[in-house]
Formats: sequence, structure tokens, C-alpha cells
Amino acid sequence: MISIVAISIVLQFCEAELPRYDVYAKETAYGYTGSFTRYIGNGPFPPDPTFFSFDIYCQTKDRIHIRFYDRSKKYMNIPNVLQISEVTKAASQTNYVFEFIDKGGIIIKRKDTGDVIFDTQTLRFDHPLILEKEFISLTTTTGKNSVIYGLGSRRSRYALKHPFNYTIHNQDRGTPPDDQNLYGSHPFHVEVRPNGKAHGIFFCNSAPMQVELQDGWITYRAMAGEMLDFYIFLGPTQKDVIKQYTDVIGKPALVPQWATGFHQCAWGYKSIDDVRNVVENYDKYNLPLDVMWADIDYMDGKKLFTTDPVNYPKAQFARFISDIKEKKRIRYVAIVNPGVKIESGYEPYESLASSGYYLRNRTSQPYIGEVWPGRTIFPDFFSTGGGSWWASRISKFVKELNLDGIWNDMNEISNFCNGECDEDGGKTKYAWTPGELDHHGVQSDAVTAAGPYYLTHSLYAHMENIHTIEGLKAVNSNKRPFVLSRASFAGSGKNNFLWLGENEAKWEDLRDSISGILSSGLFGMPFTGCDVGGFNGDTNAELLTRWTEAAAFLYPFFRNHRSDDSISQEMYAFGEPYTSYNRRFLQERQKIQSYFYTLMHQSHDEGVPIIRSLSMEFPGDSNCLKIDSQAMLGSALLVSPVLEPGAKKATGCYFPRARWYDYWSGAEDKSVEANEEEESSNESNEFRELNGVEVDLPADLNTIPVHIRGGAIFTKQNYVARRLMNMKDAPFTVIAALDYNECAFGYISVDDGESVDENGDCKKSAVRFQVTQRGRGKKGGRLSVSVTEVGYNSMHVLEEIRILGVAEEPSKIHFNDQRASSFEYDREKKILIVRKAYGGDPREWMLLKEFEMLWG
Ligand code: MIG
Repeated sequence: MISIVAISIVLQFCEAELPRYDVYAKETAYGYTGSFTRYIGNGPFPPDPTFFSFDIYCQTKDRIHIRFYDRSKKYMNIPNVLQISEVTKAASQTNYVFEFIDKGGIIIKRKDTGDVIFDTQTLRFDHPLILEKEFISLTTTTGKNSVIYGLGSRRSRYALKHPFNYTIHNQDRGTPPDDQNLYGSHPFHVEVRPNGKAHGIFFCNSAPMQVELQDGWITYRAMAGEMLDFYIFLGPTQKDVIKQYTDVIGKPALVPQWATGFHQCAWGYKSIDDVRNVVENYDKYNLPLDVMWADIDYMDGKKLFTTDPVNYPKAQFARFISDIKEKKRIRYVAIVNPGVKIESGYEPYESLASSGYYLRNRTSQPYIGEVWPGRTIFPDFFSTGGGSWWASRISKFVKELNLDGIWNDMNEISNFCNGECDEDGGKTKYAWTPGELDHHGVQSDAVTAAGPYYLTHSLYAHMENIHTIEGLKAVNSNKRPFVLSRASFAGSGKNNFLWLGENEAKWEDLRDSISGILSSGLFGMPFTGCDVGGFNGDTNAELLTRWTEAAAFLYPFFRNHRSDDSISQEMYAFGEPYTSYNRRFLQERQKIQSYFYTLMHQSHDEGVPIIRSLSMEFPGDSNCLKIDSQAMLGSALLVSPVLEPGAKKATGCYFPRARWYDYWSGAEDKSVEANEEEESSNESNEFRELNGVEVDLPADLNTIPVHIRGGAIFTKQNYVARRLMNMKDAPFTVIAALDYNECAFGYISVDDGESVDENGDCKKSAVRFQVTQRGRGKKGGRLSVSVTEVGYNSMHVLEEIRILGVAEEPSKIHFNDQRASSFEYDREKKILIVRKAYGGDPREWMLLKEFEMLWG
């Protein structure tokens, strides 16, 4: 493989004479400026500048931007990634300090602990600092025994293994070997040190890259001597790091609420009748269904923007889509691919070809690839004309078919030829590439309006999605656009949503999907999921049910999808008892949709993921660092899915120290409780090793272990409806699970589910719930409800309040000053239940009404 060749070039060279650099630095208004000057040794690739500049911008107290660059070179501007502008003045106070060392060193440390975050002096004989026109490589330090997440996208364990060379370059690999680069480029990682502190580094670059992880050090390499541009985030918690990172690349887009429901897709619905049949079956079996999807089956000869005249005639297809939308409130999303078939008389081809807004090969001719319809050209999304060409065709197509969203597939770009289809014998040779760039893709020496293809390749889908959104907005400017993409780049999450690409109908794939979703959350793309049931290969009844259970709680994007040569896997496909089991989980998902949606709002506002690792939620417990077979929905629910066939329990589930309640019964679960003495409230920086417990949890096929964390409050709607949009305004139950101090906290966000205003803002209302003790000597507790934001007028009704873990039966309950006529107390499960029906003043039982409830 090319990467091995490339590494050996470095090694051979190392045996001769390493380049060494003198560092010169001077303080500026924004931070520092300086240079690296080579004073000895030679670089491996000519031509070799001996002088390299750097600038350090102290952007905020927790964010640094460092750029290493060659002043004589012109660099491509990476479009639509950064959401911040460069500072001219350094932050006045910082949580970091710098040291500059004569021979080759820039060192960045945490101010409080002195931890070294970045150190270019990490001189390794086999990994020297190389700053050259065609290749740069820089090694810096990581903490010994640190855990590192990120560097996507790929299929891997959540905590990245080392030693390993991680390539970053968008690639369609079907079912890839583990740890290989996949569809998206997210050169960002989070490092958690054994002392519990986290920081992040964004290696902002669009060139093909490689990041080599070792225990104690990390090497960054970029092709073609692209500048090394680093954004460093000081954390110190993982949530802080993600907030800081998404300040730079943009906060995740807010999804329309219907998209948080259940989606059914398949490659292989051969006709409108097939699709109708599926929709009818979902109704017949009383299974919730919110969105139907059209894969490439609907196209005429797989051509973009066409429909099959026999099986999907346009007028009938459009009528069908309108019908299920109006009569059943089912939404419809259709796939598109970027390749435009070369065929005379075919309008998309004729217009794109004559416009000139297509990808070109190195001799400036149209670049020709091969995708589903045969030979194609590709729009150049980097040219304004190419973007508007695409947007206008998306608008037209969406209007014609009355679509609710667009699914952008094959946009890595995936190309059945490895490079150019009709070899003309020429291929540009590069000094260094991180592996094979053209695999199943476009030849690297193609050209776009923004620059050479090797620098724009990983941004192609990012730009396609932006223009797709323009197209959707032209049809519906006041609705949130829904675009699902396979490929992505850092910052794509502010525009579009993502699924994790092809997987297989295998248990390992169910397991690995959790890591994929967790990683995607770090990349600012929290609204994601995998194909439920598995895409390639045949699923089976048990696997589909286990997958559905896990996805109901852990997949923000919840879609069943399979390949065209797999057996059917709709939620009713395997008959009873599976249909009933699947129904139970589809319905449960709908009951907690308000919590998913609240978390989506939180993600959109702050950047923190919807699905979180245990290590993100329990930063004080190092046992959580490598857990990726359980995860949390928000801060409230710990989900422990069964990931093995034939199992009647979920094995090896870890519970950090907390009070935990069984989600299904509401009773405290003592079997997962750590029984050492109470956590000290010591706020020191020292890493606190607070051991939790590891247990096996019983889980027959009709259930999944889910636990509510003591201290959390979340909302539920105990109704079932076939469409999420029919129940999104149903009455709410507030569930408060008391922690050891008998406190709890949570909130809910509500809005109309799909609007955006002229500025792209989504108006919502938010309500905050807090349970505290009543105070010294007084028994019982107090629930305070406050409205913290009113941007949307809702008439949502509150109908029930459940307080979990109430030790003693209260003697009375008050709402504000009025005594409630009645309440329930479950002595065995220790649950206090107060319903609207027994309330004080019934006018208070509105979600957007402030009140206080006292019990004691
Ligand atoms: O080469 O459109 O990953 O979800 O069903 C396959 C057909 C092309 C790849 C996507 C998959 C989709 C399939 N597509």
C-alpha cells in the first residue's frame, strides 16, 4: 500500500540526517508570531524551504489557533467551515501558557495543572518535524495512558486504538475493514488524561491527512504541504470541549420534529404499489411510521431527477406522496446522487454540460466517472454556477414530487472506477499521499473551481448539501430543511444530518453503531443513526428486535433500511411475537420523543451531543473511559442494550456511582448501586476514582435495560399514536428521579416542530424543573417549575407528575398555596404520583405555567 511506501521514505531519510529547526517567536497583539528555520539536515522532498512561519492566536480563554505555513505559498480557503473570524487582540485571560524553546519547541500548557497539551519538541527519530513544500509532518505530545476519541469517520471502537495511522479522506468502502477511513472527514479528536481533564484539537485542513497515534505522542501529516492549522480547545470537560469545538465549526442544525420519528426505507421497493403495501402494513399492524423513503428504485435507468415511467410514473408517484402526507401525515424523502448521466437529450446532462460547471480532469475536459446510470459527469459544487444549477434542479424536483427532504448518497464522490474510467495514461504523481486516494473515487488530479480535487474532495458533499438546502429553502423558506448525507466534513452538522453509511445485518454492526453515534456526536453531527436491522445481508427476527430496542433509545435518526438483495425487514416482517415487540419499542420511542427533541434543541444551542458516552456524563470515573456498549440518552437515561444472539441478559453493564431507577417500573434498582461510602464533595482537581459496579442485567427479548439517573428530570407522553406529529402535543408527564440528596433537575423545550424565521432561528419555549428539599427539619420536597423562554405559545397540558424515590408517604401536597385534593403513593416502588385530575387549581396544569408543588 502507498501509505507504507510513504512511511518508509520517511524512515530511510531518517537514517541520514534529521532536519532540525530553530524557533524564533515574538509577542503580538493577537498572541505570537514566529518562524522555524532549518539549521541542519535535509528534507525528503524537494523543493525545500528552510524557513516556515507560524502564528498563534489566543482567541478565547480556552481556545488557541496555531498555524504553521510557508509564506511564499498560496493556500486554498476552506469554504463554509469556520464560523468565527480571526482575532486581532489576544484574550486577556487565558487558561493556558506558552513556552518557546530555542531548538524546535512550542509548548502549550494548562495554566492550573501545568499539563502539557501541545509540544513540538516531541522529537522522534522516526517522526521528525518536517516542514516542506510538498509534505509536512509534526509530532506533538499526548498524555501517557490518555484515551483518545474522534478522528473520523471510520468504523472503530469509540476509544481509538494505538499505535495506528488514521487516514482522513472521504471514502466509500462498502463494508470496510475496521479503522479505515470512511465517508466523512473529521480531523478532530478529544483527549482525556488520566487526571480526568479533557482537551480537543481540530486539525483544520482539507487535504488528505494522516494522524498517527502512539501512546504518549501523536503525529499530524498533510498531503501537498498544506499548512498545519490547529484549533486547540482546553475543555476541561468533554462537554466543554464539544461546546468550544462547535463554536468554531457551527452548532448542529435543528431537525424538523417529524424526523425524530420512525423512518422506513429499503433499496428494493420496486414500485409505488410496493411502497403503498408497506405503508398499509404499518397501519394494519398498528406500528408507528413517520417517514417513508425512496431509494434509487424510483429512478428511470437510475438517472438523477427522473422517475421510472412504468413503476414510478411521475404523476402517480407525486399523487401517492401527497396522499400519504395529507391523509396519513407520513413524510417522504427521496435519494439523489451527484453523478449526471452522459446522454444526449437528457436535460440535466445537456444543461450541465453546456454550462461548464462540472468537475474537470487535469486537461480541463469534463471529468468522467461511472455510477449507477453508467458514465456520468459531476456538478462542480464549488462554482457558484454549479451550486445554483443544482439548487434549482432540487427545487424543481422537490416541488414536482412534493418531497419533504433529500437524501444525498454517493457523495464522497463514489465512483465505480478507481480514478478515471477511460485511462488516458496520465496520473499526477504526488510526493506523499496517505494511502490510496482514488479508491472507488474520483482521480485526485481532477479540478474544481475552488482548487485541485485532492484539496476539495472531502468537501464535495459538504458543498452539495449546502446547495441542496438552498434548493429546499427556495420551495419552503419557513421550514427547516431536511437533508441526509452519507459524506461529510467538519462543520457539516450545521447544515445537514447524517447516517453512518453501509453496515451489515450482524450483531457486531449493532454493537459498533454505538461507537459511530458517539463519535458523530463529537463531530457536531448528533442527529445520526445506522440502518436498523442492518443494510447488507439478511437480518433475522431476533437481531431486528434487539436492534429496534437499542435504536429506540440510542438512535436520534431512527431508520430501518436494507439492501436490494436482502430479505424484507419491515417491523412486521417476521410475524409474532416480534411484531408486538417491535411495536412496543416504536411506541416507547414516541412516548419519549419530547426528551429526544429537547436534547436536539440543546445540541442546536450548545453543541453537546444527544447520545453521550458514560465518560462524558461521569468525568470523575475512569472506568467509563472505554465503555462503548452502553450509552446515555442525554443526562437522564442509561441504556444497556443486549448485543448478543440468544442472550437473556445484557452482560458486563457498568453503572457509575449514582442512584439509579429502573426505567420500566420507576423503582430504584439497588442491584446497580455502588455501596461504598458517599462521594466526597471535594472540588479538587485530583482525579477521583469512584468505582461503580459491573452487573449482568436480565433482559428477555421483549425488553431492554434502561435506567433513569437519580437527579434527572425528563418528560414523557403516555400516549400512542401512529404518527409522532399527532402526538407531539399530547399531555405530558414529568418524571423526576431523586438523587441521594433528594434533588433533581431537568427541562423541556417545545416549539411547533418545523418553522424557522427569516434569520434561520427557531422560536421555542422552555420550562425548567427543579426538585429540592424543603429545608431544615421539614420533611418532603419541593418541585419548582419555571418558564425560562417563551418564543412559542403552546397550550400543552401537563397531566401527571411522578417523583421517583420518595422515601416516605407524604401527608399532604400543595400546589402554590392550594392543597391538592388527592395523590397516589406507591409504597413498594416509592413513587409519588400527582395527577391533573387531583390537582389544586386545574389552570395550573399547563406546561408553560410556573408553579410550585410541595409535599411533606
Ligand atoms: O452503492 O442507493 O449506502 O443506503 O441504499 C449503493 C442504493 C448505493 C448506498 C447507500 C445505501 C443505498 C444504496 N447506495
